[in-house]
Amino acid sequence: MNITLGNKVVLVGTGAVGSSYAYTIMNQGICDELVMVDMNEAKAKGDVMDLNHGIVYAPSTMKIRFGTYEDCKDAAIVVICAGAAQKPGETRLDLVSKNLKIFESIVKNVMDAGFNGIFLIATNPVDILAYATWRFSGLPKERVIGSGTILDSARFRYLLSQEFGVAPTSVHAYIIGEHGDSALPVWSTANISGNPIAPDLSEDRKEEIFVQVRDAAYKIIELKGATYYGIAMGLARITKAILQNEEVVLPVGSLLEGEYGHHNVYVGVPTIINRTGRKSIVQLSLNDIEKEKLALSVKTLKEIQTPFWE
Ligand code: 6V0
Repeated sequence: MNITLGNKVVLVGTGAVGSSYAYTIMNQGICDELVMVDMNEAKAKGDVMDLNHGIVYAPSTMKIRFGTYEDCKDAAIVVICAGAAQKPGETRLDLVSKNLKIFESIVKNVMDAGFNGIFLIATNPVDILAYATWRFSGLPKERVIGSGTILDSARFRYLLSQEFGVAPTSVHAYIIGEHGDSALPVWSTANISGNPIAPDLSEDRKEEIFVQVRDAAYKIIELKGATYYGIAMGLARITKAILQNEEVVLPVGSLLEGEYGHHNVYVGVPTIINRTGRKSIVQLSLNDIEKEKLALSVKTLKEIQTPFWE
């Protein structure tokens, strides 16, 4: 069956990330219809009311409403920001098994409704959950996209823009790998107007900048409890790229099947995004150190993923 067209988006999970995403989508007039679903119905209904009270000042009169999984039937995109957050004393593995169970039921509900569009996953650990969504849904890999390193790369570009006094949009630089501690900066291809950035920075400065990127979430969580605006902008950017068939390159979570020499794992890599979801993965020519770091990142993810799937 052909992919569902139109531009209806269903958002599952209207917590801090989901509601910020909804607000961003509304402000940018990205779709015609946004349906909000959450286990906490009161929260989703409250958000719908609140958002609709701003619609008169939005660039377009999009329809925002509360809904159920039935709404996924004719949705072009289902965005999942639902899940449990890590609690004090809880290990990452505990969180993985908890969110895998949640995802098994969410993805089943979405697919049972007759969904035939594109999944966009944001819940952490996002690479593991994007992989799980691909497995649970049975959809082609092109139609399950993780947020991957969209946020990490945005943080990287912002910091480099501050370093060099140029707009972040003019900094072309990627963080790839796991969205998490094993992510890596691709210094070898980072550039401004085609001019390489790496030779202008000392090794110490490069490390300082990368550590700020890597630890940004911890810092924000320490300051205000959670991070949501940055990822909301990233998710909205991916949504727009899909719905407007942009063929733009974005660092999202894609299933590797031989690209970069790895298989059967979702990681953040530059990917061409269009109306079919992921069109293709862009292969950066990594240097040996970067290849080694990417291999370690893949290994980290597989160590978490494998016990659940093999
Ligand atoms: P939150 O504010 O606790 O919201 C989670 C929402 O999910 C709540 O409204 C819950 O009611 C809902 N929910 C939980 N279980 C279910 C279920 N079974 N069905 C439907 N709804 C459910 O969390 P927050 O919004 O801050 O974060 C959401 C997720 O995004 C977390 O996993 C974060 O770690 C993750 N982030 C991912 C980022 C990325 O770069 N991919 C960045 C920031 C946060």
